[in-house]
Amino acid sequence: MSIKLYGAALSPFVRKTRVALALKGIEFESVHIDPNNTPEGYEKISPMKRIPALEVDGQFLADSAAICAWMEKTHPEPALYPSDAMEMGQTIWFERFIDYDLAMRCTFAVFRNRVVMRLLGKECDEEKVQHALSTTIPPLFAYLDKTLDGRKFLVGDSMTVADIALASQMVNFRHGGETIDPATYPNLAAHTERMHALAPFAQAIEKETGFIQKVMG
Ligand SMILES: N[C@@H](CCC(=O)N[C@@H](CS)C(=O)NCC(=O)O)C(=O)O
Repeated sequence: MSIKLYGAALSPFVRKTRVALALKGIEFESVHIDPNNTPEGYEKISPMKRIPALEVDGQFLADSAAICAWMEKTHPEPALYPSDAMEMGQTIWFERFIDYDLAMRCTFAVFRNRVVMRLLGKECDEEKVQHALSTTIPPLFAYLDKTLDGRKFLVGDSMTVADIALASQMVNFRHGGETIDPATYPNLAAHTERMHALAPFAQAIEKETGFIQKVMG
């Protein structure tokens, strides 16, 4: 089986996919795609020209959720989706909530302004960042913190793709110069710390932090 992952290092969705591939022990080749300047014809691989996309023996899949669903079917162990029907539904909910609502308010407001804009040589809209930090992010963090009260994982007793998706967005929050306040969100902060200590996350954080420091000084 020949597998290629199209993406870039700092994307939370690509990182989510990479971590899931690593946890399942799936070997793949990385193909760098700059999401702000995709190569000609990339829409044949990813119709909306987004990253990540996966190529498996000449067939293509776009979107991290589709890619994770594919790998669960082809490489069931370790399971990243629960077998219980209700827990499966809850996992899909959290994955969507994190990849869309949280990403929009968190990564696309904080990380995009503080890191991506600067990498592109543009101004950081700090007002937008402060609005997100003070107004739009807190209710989502509070919801996640409450969900994680007394639990190690978002759903059930073992790690699911929802935990990986969340921890991946939190890497971008950290790259954006922010930390989760353990006094306000103790469960979310502990979940993030545990997830980021896992080898695939720890390695990604080290490599990406080094890159950001080198490029941004
Ligand atoms: N829901 C998608 C989101 C993918 C996404 O938005 N990726 C960003 C990079 S972090 C991208 O490709 N942006 C370029 C664009 O939207 O044109 C997923 O989970 O894969």
